[in-house]
Amino acid sequence: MPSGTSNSGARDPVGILGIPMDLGQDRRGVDMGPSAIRYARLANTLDDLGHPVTDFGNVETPIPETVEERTHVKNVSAVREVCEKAAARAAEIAADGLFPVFLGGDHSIAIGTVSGVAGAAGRMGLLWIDAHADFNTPATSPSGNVHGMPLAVLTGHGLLELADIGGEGPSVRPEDVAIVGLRSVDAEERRLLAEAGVHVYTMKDVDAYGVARVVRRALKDLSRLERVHLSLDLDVVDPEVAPGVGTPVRGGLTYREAHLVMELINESGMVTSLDIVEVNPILDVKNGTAELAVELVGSLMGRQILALPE
Ligand SMILES: [Mn+2]
Repeated sequence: MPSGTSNSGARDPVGILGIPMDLGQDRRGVDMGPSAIRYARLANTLDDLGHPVTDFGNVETPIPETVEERTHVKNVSAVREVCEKAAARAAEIAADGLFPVFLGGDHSIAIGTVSGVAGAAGRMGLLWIDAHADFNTPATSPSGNVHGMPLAVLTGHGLLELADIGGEGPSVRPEDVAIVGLRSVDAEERRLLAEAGVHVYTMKDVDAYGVARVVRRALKDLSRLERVHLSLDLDVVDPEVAPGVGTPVRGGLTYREAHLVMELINESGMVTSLDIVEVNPILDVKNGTAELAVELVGSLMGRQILALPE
């Protein structure tokens, strides 16, 4: 079993990196995500679970007021620059043997983080837990927002300007990707997603079969891979529980379902790196969504209801 989120013995050392980028969409606020998540005691939570923590600070990111790109795909050159820096830092953190935890920012940061950790060391699986598929291309995107495109880019279907970040060719194969929690898809995006052949589990599947079965199926889809990156968009959780996200969609995971997802992933020991994205403190209520994000990281990284002290 790969190390990752293993259950026993010494805990993996963690490396935290913030990417406070809000250039991939229009609403301000997700640039404050890394601060809100740190303020919600991310490092202390990991430390209490026995993970040695190193915080590498933030990737330098321009603010929208200094970026003027009147292109259909908004701010694409600036997004590219930030993602290239994030990819380089991500590769270093992974090469140091740390479990990387990346704090967004909007979901376009994943173009950098995923391509960075994927690197050259063989195939990597990608678990995309999100209300949205993020599988648009410039041709299909109604908004031109890059945060609706990262999964297409990473699997070689998207925006050419961002395709070669972290090296030539797609960072992950479509068949090595599983989406969980989907409930909002654009019309053209739906067709692309079906053609690409990624594994998709919608909220209908969660309702019909239960979240435990869905997560176990998704993990089984990726079980042949030695490394799996988890990209967690907080908008997968129902907005009544997690209001502080950029693009809320009703009908998401409950509080307990979200924790169970993380607990089951932890049991699998498969996940080797993590993104936490789309936390928006401006839209949040008393930092509750950032606090939930930190709780979920705790469940992913080994907290158990009946864990005995070591
Ligand atoms: Mn997303």
